[in-house]
Amino acid sequence: MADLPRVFVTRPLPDKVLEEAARHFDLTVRAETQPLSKSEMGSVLAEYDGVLPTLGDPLGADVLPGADKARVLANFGVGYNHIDVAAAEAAGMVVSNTPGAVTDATADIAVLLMLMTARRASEAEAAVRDGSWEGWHPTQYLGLHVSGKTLGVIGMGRIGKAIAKRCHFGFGMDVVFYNRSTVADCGVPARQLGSVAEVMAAADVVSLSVPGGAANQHMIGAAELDAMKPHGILVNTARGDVVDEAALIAALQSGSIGGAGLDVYENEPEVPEALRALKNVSLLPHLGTAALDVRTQMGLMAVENLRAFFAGEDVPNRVTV
Ligand code: 8YV
Repeated sequence: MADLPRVFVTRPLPDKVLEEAARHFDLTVRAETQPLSKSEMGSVLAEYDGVLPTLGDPLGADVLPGADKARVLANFGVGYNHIDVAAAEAAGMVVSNTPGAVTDATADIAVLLMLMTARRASEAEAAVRDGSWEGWHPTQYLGLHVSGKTLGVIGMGRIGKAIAKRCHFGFGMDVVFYNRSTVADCGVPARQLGSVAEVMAAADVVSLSVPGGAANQHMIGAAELDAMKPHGILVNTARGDVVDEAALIAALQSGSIGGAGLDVYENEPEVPEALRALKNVSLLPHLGTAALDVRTQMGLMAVENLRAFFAGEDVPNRVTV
C-alpha cells in the first residue's frame, strides 16, 4: 500500500474526527489548544503534505511563500480570514473551509446575544451573582421587547438567512438587509436596502454575518453606528475586524446606541477593558459553533476535503480568491 499522506492537525479535535482522519492519513495532532507561532507553522508547511488549521493559525503572506511541501490547507471553520488565499494559491496550495456545518449553531448564538442584550440579561445576572439584586419592582431592568420589531441583517448568506428565519418565525420580526449582490430568496419576507447605513437606521437590532478580512474591515464604523436608533442593538457573531471596536465603545459609552452583543473581537482573546466595563453589552468568548456535534461535523467536512484532495478528486468546499 502506498504511503498515506502526512497531515498535521493544529489543535485537538473531537475523537470522531481524528478517528476518521487516521483512516486516511498519517496523522500528527498537536496537543496545544492555542495557535501555532509563525515559525512552527513554517516548519509544519515544510514537513507535511496537508494541514488542517483552525481560527487564528498564522497563514498569512509572510508565512505561506516559504512553504515547500504542504499542498492543501483544509480549514476547520467557515471563516478563513487568517489564511491569505492568494498567497496560498501562489504557493501552489488548495484551500477549503466548512460551510453549512456552522450555520445553525452560529445563528443560535446571534439570537442568544440579541435576547441577552435586549433584555439586559448579562447585567441582571451579574447583580444576582454578586448579591446586589434588591428584589423585583415594576420598572427594574426594563429592556427592549424584540417581538414585532425590525431585524437588520448585514450579509444575507447562509448564516444571515438562518438568523432571519429564527427572528421572523420566532419573534415575528420584520427583516431588512444589506448584501453586496442581490438576494432574491431569503427564506422569509425581507427587504434589501441599498447601504449598510440604511439598514442600521431602519432596524432595532442589527446582526452581522459577513466574512472578516480586508474587504469588510471596519465596515461598521462611527458613521454607521451613528445611523442606528438610540435603542438599537448591534450583534456580531462574524469577525471582530468587521467592527471598528473603538468607535463601538464610544457609541456604547455615549449611549448613542442601546447595546451590543458580541461573540467576536478585533484582537481575540483581548477584550478592551473599556468594553468589559460597560453594562449595556453581552460578551461571549467566540462560542458560535461550540457544541460537540457541530465541531464534529466541521471536522468531518475538513477531513473529507483533505481526502478528496489526496484522491485527486474535486475538493468539495474549495475556496478561491
Ligand atoms: C469556529 C467560526 O469555531 O467557523 C467559523 O468561521 O468562526 C467558528 O465558529 C472557528 O472558526 C473554528 O476554527
